[in-house]
Amino acid sequence: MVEGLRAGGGPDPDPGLFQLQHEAYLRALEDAGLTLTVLPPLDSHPDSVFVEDTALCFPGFAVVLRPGAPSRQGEEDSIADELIDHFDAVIRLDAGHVDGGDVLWTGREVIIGCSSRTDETGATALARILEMHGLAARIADTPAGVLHFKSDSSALGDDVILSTSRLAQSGVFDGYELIIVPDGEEAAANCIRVNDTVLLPAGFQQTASLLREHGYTVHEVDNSEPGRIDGGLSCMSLRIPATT
Ligand code: CIR
Repeated sequence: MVEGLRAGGGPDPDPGLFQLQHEAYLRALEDAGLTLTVLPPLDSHPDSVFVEDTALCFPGFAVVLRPGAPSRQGEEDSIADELIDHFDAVIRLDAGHVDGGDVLWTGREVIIGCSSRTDETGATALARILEMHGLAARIADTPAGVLHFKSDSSALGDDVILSTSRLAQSGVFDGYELIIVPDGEEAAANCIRVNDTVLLPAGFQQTASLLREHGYTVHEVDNSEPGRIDGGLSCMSLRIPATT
């Protein structure tokens, strides 16, 4: 992962610390009630730990995506092989490019944010697949300078969205209950709700307090090293929804 893509051109992550943080992340997912399948690294793809960008999981079906960064293209093939064991239907996106980090499933709809990784062609093809499977899909914009739509937002369930103010200001979440991360804590907008727990990157005390005030159980997870190559907590797993 020391060769992972990063927008800011900052220092490499520390591999040993990255591994420790990844192990703690896996434990946090298990503590929240999940059963894990941990995949081996793909040596020719330094960003392959960010499995979220390669596929989408919905009740009963999965969509294998086409990541937008050239160095990441091909990661999706090994994920497709895994998903076949978990889903009756695995559909492959057949046009354009979409990174899973740009796709937010709120429960009532799927919002696809166009970005430097996700293009209109891919977003339109994905929306069509989702609509064929009974899900409402909407195409939106990821703010300029933000890697992914979900770098700046997370669905907390029950129509509640955690968002940065720069993304919420676009009006894209009008009609939802919004929790806005305080200024300076934008990196906390990418979190994961798993059962009754919200996994939140450590070090964002104001956001942690805000979530606790809203009744969430917060489990903070150190994410400094994935963060050096622009990875958030949601990016390192694909959560497979229960079908019952
Ligand atoms: C990349 O630039 O593709 C990786 N270094 C980080 C991907 C993070 N994934 C995500 O936000 N869903």
